[in-house]
Amino acid sequence: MDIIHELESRGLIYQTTDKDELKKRLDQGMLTLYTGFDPTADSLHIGHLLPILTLRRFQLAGHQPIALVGGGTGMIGDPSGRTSERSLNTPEVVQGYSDKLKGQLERFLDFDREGNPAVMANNYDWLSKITFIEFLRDIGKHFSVNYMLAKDSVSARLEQGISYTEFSYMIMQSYDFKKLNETLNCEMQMGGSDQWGNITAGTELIRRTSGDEEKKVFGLTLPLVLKSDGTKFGKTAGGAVWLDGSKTSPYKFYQFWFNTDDRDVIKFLHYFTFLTLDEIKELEDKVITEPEKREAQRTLARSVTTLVHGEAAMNRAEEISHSLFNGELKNLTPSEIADSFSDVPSTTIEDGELTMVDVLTQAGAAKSKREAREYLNNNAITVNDVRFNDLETKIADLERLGDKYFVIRRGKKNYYLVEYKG
Ligand code: 629
Repeated sequence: MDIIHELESRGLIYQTTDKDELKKRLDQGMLTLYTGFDPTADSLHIGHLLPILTLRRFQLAGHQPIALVGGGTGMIGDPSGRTSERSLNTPEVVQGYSDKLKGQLERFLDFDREGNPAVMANNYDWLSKITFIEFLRDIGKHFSVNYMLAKDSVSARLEQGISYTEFSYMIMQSYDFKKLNETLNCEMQMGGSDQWGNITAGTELIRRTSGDEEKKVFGLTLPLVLKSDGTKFGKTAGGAVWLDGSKTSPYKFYQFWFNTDDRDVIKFLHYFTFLTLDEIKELEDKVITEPEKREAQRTLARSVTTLVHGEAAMNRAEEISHSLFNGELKNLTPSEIADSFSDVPSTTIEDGELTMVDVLTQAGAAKSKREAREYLNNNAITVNDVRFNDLETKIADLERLGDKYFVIRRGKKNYYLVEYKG
């Protein structure tokens, strides 16, 4: 199956500048393509995963991917899809973010692959060297303000306001495409659907300036990932789902994918895994015949977590999930306890003389000491997953997880995390 057919069958193509020409070009041999990532944070998040994995699909199909870190554009700020001006980060911060992004991107592509090795680029290398006069004469001259005003990224901001800085952003991205085209024969830029305006500004610049009427370059956008419940993909109560394991733990990452709705899981398997269409079809049948087994969700969580965090971290994420499900909290490390209960109410207690009656009250598990005693006497409480009805013992003398945690459960699913700092 050719790459365009493969992408189409996975629902990965949203827009292309010229699909028939692109197909013809791909039939002729290796194509070099790129996607850019601006250093706006210290980590990529799952909103970046679709283009990263698609670059990888192109590489596996024999094409050459370039991952570009926007060390230069990150100093300016892309107005695409944003309703207000960004605040500028210092050069040192942007540089630090660039290094982190580079390290993350490197894990997804093969830089030693025979014939079509991946390439890492940073547009700071060329954008930082252009002089103002050069910029206005050699590049700016090819952009009409009228054309720029018509772009969504700009027109959507005319009411609110847009600085000259962000207004100029599309010129930088267009220049990158031209630069990569000249230096690495890069013939296609890919991005999310929010990048269509910037990408087509680039194909337009190359067309106008190449001097070669026959020269063709392409733009391709991926669909916006939509969820059937209408909420935004990639956002959780805890914020973004980061690729950096110290910002979103592999366990949380695994759970994010495992919790995918039945209505979305097949689409996500197409988007985010390298399972074949036949393998996905089998899972699709299982969503219908035995949805309670969540086989499709498990496969999705396994493959994406392995891709991003590696096999060992994925296995540990599954062990943690299993231990939590079966009430084997003892198998978890203190930091795993803190992480897996990070979204339940938590309190810190320093007084070792207190009893569980006081702890329940302070943790918010009971409204009063009287109510706390009632819960304990009625066997409604577990502490570290063991039924608990001791009203007397001081907490300094009770066994704690990792010497510090009490995981309190009231009834079936009201959890509280108490850290004892004696
Ligand atoms: C210089 C910078 C280029 C080409 C692209 C860029 C970055 C681009 C951008 N992209 C988003 C980002 O950096 O802002 N102007 O966070 C992000 N991208 C991946 C996908 C995207 C997009 O990195 O294109 O659509 C998210 O899925 O929002 O020469």
